[in-house]
Amino acid sequence: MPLKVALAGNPNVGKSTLFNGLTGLNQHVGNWPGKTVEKKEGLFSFRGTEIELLDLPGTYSLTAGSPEEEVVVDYFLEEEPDLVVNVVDASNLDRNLYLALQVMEFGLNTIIAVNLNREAEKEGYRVNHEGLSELLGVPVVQIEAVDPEQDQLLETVLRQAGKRPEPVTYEFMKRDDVRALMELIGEKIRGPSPGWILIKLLEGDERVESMLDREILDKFKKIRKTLEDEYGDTETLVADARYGLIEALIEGSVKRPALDRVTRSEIIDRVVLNRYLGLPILLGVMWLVFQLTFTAGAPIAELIEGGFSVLAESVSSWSGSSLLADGIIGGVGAVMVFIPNIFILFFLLSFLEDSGYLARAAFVMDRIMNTLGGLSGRSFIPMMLGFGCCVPAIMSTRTIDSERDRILTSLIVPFMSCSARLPVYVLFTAALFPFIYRGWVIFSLYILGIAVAIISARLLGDRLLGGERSLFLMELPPYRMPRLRTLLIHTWMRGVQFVKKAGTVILAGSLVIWFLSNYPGSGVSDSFLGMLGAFIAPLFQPLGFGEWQSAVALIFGFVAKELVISTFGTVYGAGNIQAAIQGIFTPLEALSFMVFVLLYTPCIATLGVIKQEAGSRWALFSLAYSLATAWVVSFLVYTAGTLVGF
Ligand SMILES: Nc1nc2c(ncn2[C@@H]2O[C@H](COP(=O)(O)OP(=O)(O)OP(=O)(O)O)[C@@H](O)[C@H]2O)c(=O)[nH]1
Ligand SMILES: [Mg+2]
Repeated sequence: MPLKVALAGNPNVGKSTLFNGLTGLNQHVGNWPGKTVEKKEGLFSFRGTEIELLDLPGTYSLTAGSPEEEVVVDYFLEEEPDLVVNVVDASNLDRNLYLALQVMEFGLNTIIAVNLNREAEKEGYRVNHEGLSELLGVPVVQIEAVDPEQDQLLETVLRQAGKRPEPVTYEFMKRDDVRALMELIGEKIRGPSPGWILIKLLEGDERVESMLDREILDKFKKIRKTLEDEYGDTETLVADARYGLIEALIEGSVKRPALDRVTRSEIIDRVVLNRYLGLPILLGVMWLVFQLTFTAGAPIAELIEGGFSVLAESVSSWSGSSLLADGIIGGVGAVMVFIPNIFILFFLLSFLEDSGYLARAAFVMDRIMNTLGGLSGRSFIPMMLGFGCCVPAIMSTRTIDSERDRILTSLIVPFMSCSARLPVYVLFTAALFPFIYRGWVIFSLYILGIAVAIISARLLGDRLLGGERSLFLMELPPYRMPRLRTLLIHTWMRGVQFVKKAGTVILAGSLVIWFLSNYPGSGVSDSFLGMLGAFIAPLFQPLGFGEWQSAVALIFGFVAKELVISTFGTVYGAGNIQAAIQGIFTPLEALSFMVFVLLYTPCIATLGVIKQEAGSRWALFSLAYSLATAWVVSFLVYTAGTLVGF
């Protein structure tokens, strides 16, 4: 049996960094709180011992209030790890110990791993690790999660395995009546320490209450009454007891910097978070990201495109097979051309995430999100992640604390332009807009997505979802220069997903499209595809793109948005897409089409994750709502454009 070791700790302290280093896996790492939302395990061995390591979501406490806290509490209750490595941030020990104490109240075998020491030392913190260990009664190890070698930590893990330290207790738990109750609990409950059960009862945890029988609950109620008479509110009693202990621990083992020290991050934030400069800076950053994505990727993209055209031609003349040349090379090639752009986009988004700017973007957007959307700025983080892919973006809504905001954010994230929509913009703008306007057209589409998302939040929020709004309560991490290695791994992982998708979903989709467009005959009236397209095309007539090709492209785009382009590639051949688009669309019609592609139904994978996070009813709602929104907005764009004379 491998040794079961869990990594617990506050958000953003480096748990996943440590996990990746030890297991060689690639969990999401970034510089903002709340990345890991599901537990993930990995196996490795150290000096002949197999270790099963578990990366838990970051939490501030163990009160199963939000989904990620529930994951951690469930895990502790059900799985009983051999050892918990509690990762803490050296410059934030007081707050981090609040969770560590709760893990120790539970009675779990614990090691404290103090991370981010170098950064803390630069800021003027000095942690006396031995002193802290003596005071706490558990091993305290100094680590640097980014370092490849973690022998000291792992040796401590092996040494500590099998021990069972006394659970942490507080002064009020030493009273006779309380002790008697704890003994009674101890006889009936296995797993968590009686002290932890008692504390949860005092905190009013309904789930723990349901684990206990009448006798205990009756006794508890009497004791709670006495405690209330003596100390006041029992929840406060517990919190005070913890803070009291933490104060003593810190006093005895940490030297803090002088109070008036201004950190580098604070200086940067004076500009970046400035009331007037914050928003222009955010817009500028986004503009730069999208410009770099489109322009820096273009030369390589052209090379690849040329390669695919030549390949398609020679394959077609050599084999005479339209299936190979048009179906496969045309469909898949049309999408593969965008690999450079996609990699650059992922690289830049990772940079924003890792530097600490993403958390600032949420802060800057808080006021706008609040007044216009009735949502907190916290929801802007999933929205920004949606520029990469909406699936992980929607998963990341789990750390939003109110259910109303969680569901609402899942519903609006699909309006963000994910990377799959990028090929559509590039091809259509390149075909129909002069060079100097292209960047602005694309940028406007991204902004339109954000605007529609925020307005939708306002429209849907109070009408459909009751409940509390969440406040913007998120700590701003310090700025860090991202490590190139981390960025490249990040980019690679996400980029590979894109390539995989091209080799599977897009390939299969392209084959289906090729088949349907060539049988029974080819053309509008003879092929299945043409007939299908012609049947639904009238729906899009008022929006300016009533041709069967666009209708068909949109239907396949529902499976994966890249298939919009694959459809054109398969029908016209990889090298001829631009010319084909010029033949079918005017610039205004193309704009209307791009707006539709931006807003209409989330792809199947995204709907799947909305169903998982919010339920099938909301997934269906999202489908219908986004279709309607896309139709209305495209109609407005097209009609307005026509009226102005385009
Ligand atoms: N310089 C430095 N940075 C670190 C170290 N460990 C982690 N970081 C950075 O700290 C940030 C947070 O790291 P993660 O591993 O994602 O933190 P986490 O605890 O898993 O966070 P959540 O999943 O959000 O709870 C990232 O930007 C890391 O690059 C370290 O030892 N040194
Ligand atoms: Mg993590």
